[in-house]
Amino acid sequence: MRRGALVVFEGCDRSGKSTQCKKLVESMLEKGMKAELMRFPERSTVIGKLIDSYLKNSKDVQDNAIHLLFSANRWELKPEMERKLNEGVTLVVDRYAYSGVAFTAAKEGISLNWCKRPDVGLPLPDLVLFLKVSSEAAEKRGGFGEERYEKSEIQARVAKNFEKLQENDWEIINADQSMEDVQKQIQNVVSNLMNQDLPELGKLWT
Ligand code: Z5A
Ligand code: MG
Repeated sequence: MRRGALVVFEGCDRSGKSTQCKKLVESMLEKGMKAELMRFPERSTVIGKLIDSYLKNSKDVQDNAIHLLFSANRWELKPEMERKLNEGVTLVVDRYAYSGVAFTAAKEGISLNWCKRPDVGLPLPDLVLFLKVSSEAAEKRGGFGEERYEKSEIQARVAKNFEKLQENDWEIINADQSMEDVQKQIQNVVSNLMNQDLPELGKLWT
């Protein structure tokens, strides 16, 4: 049986990741494909609940330690991800290790290389869709929320880190377009992937 594909969405605040992940899963299911939505952080686990209270500012955690918890939250879901992929389910993932690195490395005194290490060896995405939104378009989509990183200085440093992490095979999507146009572009890229043979699942940053 053909394995499922690992499709990751990344991008800055309000770029439309959650909207497009949901639309992609719905359209794949409508076409009779096996697809499921996942997100990181996955706030429902014990580690995820700690991350949730950190993001909501109800708990402070030392910077390196919270980074390791975000990574641990991905590792704890690795067996489930691999099982589903092997069952032929395509996973559409809202944020992954790239967000982990981009956000922590935006803090003082923590290097990009240090940030990458805990995630080395996680399942390698078959496709990374990076939704690139201008600050003008993002602002029109409403103000920042109440969570810890939702501030423009932090988001600007995060955007720079995403640029450093970008690899040649990322698909950069202009997320300033209408939701429908973004969705069409994503569907083209994903249907190309689904028509290709997938190699054995790789390991991230190895
Ligand atoms: N974080 C971390 O530090 N370390 C890690 O390892 C990981 C994450 C994995 C949780 O984020 C925080 O954790 C995040 C990074 C950090 N901190 N920040 N910032 P989250 O994923 O839970 O954040 P969120 O609340 O989902 O926000 P978001 O991801 O920034 O938004 P989005 O998913 O990209 O956008 P959206 O919710 O789909 O859309 C936003 C609004 O725009 C909404 O009203 C839409 O209807 C509208 N929208 C969407 N697309 C369009 C278009 N094309 N045109 C017009 N309007 C649109
Ligand atoms: Mg989101």
